[in-house]
Amino acid sequence: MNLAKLLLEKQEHYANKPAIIYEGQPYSCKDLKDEVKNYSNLLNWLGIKKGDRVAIQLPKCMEFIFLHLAALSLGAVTLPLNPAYNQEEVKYFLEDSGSKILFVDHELVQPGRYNLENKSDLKVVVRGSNGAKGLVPLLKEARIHSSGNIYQYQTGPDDTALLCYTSGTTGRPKGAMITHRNLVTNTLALQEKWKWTDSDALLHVLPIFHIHGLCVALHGGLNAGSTVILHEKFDPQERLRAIEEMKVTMFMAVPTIYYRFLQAWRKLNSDLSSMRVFISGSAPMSKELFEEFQSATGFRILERYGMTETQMITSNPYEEERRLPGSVGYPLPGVQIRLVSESGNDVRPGEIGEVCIKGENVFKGYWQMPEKTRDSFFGEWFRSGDLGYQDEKDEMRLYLAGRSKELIISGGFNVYPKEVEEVLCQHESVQEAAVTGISDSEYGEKVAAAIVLKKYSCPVTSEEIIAFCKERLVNYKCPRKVIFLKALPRNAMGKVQKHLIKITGHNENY
Ligand code: MCA
Ligand code: AMP
Repeated sequence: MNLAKLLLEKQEHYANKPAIIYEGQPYSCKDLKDEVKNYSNLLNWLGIKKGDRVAIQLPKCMEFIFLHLAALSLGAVTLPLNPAYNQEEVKYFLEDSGSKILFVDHELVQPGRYNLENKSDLKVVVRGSNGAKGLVPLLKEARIHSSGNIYQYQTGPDDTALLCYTSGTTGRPKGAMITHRNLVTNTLALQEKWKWTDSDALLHVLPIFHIHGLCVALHGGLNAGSTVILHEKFDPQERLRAIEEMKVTMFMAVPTIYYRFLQAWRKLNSDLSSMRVFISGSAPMSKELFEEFQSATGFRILERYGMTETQMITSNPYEEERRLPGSVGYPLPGVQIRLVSESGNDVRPGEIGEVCIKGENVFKGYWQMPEKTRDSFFGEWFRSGDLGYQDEKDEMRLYLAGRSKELIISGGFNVYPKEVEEVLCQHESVQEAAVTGISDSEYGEKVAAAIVLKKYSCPVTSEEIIAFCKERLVNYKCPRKVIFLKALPRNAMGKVQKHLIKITGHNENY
């Protein structure tokens, strides 16, 4: 079983049909296959073998897609990295994963940004450079020096295809090992549930370094033989025009993007009549946004629920009248869910419990972290850390009701407070810090921090604290607001009571 094989064989049915239109430029199914062949030839020539980790830190571009499918076709493992990660973050991912090769954009390796020179065991290939490490010169050389006959597909269902790093409530980020079985079964399940066909045109506006943009949208589109219309950035007005001009039928996004989409649509009032389905996930969609979107555009957004470790778990039904605000629907084919109490017993229908998941979608564990893997399961059931309840009167429909894990979701990106608190505490003036999410109509939640300064520290402003974080953390994890407190509120056991910290503006005192 091999995901690249599945996707590339699908392209054989459609030779000249555009598989992808990237920023207006079409790539036919044949182009896609040919390019993946070139890139797998390059990887092979550079010594990449089955199981090797291939790190890709590129913006949303065709090279990313070619490399990803090429790595999978050789049985290697794609490690997608957010281009906004800074040097410290990238260093950790590369070292922890033992990546053999990094494909990186030339913008990111400008002097002063990365210093990867001293890592002799890591090959670095730079997109956008004509030097010895440049991607284009290397592709040419590989063509001259090797056979060019490279699709191997020698993987079994349980071989790892993707290594996706997720943070957690404790410790450093963990690499979730996602297998070919996970990817193949999930993409087939979504195709069936969302009635996805080769007549569809998907407008793709999400980043491709996460499951949503990479697996749900991109793999899904290629698997169905539909055309994937790809744009590097989400510009609401431009994309609304694209829907009209390119007769788009499917759109997938996080609630923040729907918020912006709706604002732009109210101004433009563009034609959405080609649209078949709007799908949302990665973060809770408010009832207000669901209803406003419906009353403005006439479409009921189809909400689905997933996680990096499990791919997609549940989805609302395709039939519009069966899509309910606040509900994430029913388990996908091949997926089972159970709601359990803290002691691990099943809760009664209607009662809140932690969502646990079993099925072909569940990852095989965290890279080189057997204990963390064990801790994340109740027997065979993966513990999501999400709380939910099921409606007995509606075929056990699932509703999410918060999280047992301490997690902020900002614009669809996850932020674990602990990671930000640790960075804040590295500041020479900070005694202790508590990070929490403040609700925001556009981003869902935004990161905010309450800080206690050391007794004799130099004065420091919230702007300085934010700048300090920006040097050490990717942008969406940095606090947007910082307040200074004399002490953090604690309970009798000494545990910080974050719910008592009120952060509404800059520099307020507790
Ligand atoms: C950008 N900024 C953010 C975020 N994104 N701050 C907090 N949270 C964010 N999510 C910062 C920028 O760094 C910038 O900071 C400022 O906000 C304004 O940037 P803006 O231009 O508005 O941002 P953008 O580039 O337009 O991005 C907004 C976005 C983006 C399009 C909503 O966040 C996004 O693509 N989100 C999708 C995330 C996603 O795909 N998640 C899927 C995870 P400054 O002003 O300081 O420069 S997979 C998953 O969750 C599971 C599997 C699932 O179920 O799908
Ligand atoms: P990630 O670790 O990036 O894969 O994020 C997974 C988390 O996103 C889940 O554990 C949920 O908390 C959240 N999530 C995903 N889809 C939804 C949704 N439709 N509604 C609410 N939360 C969601």
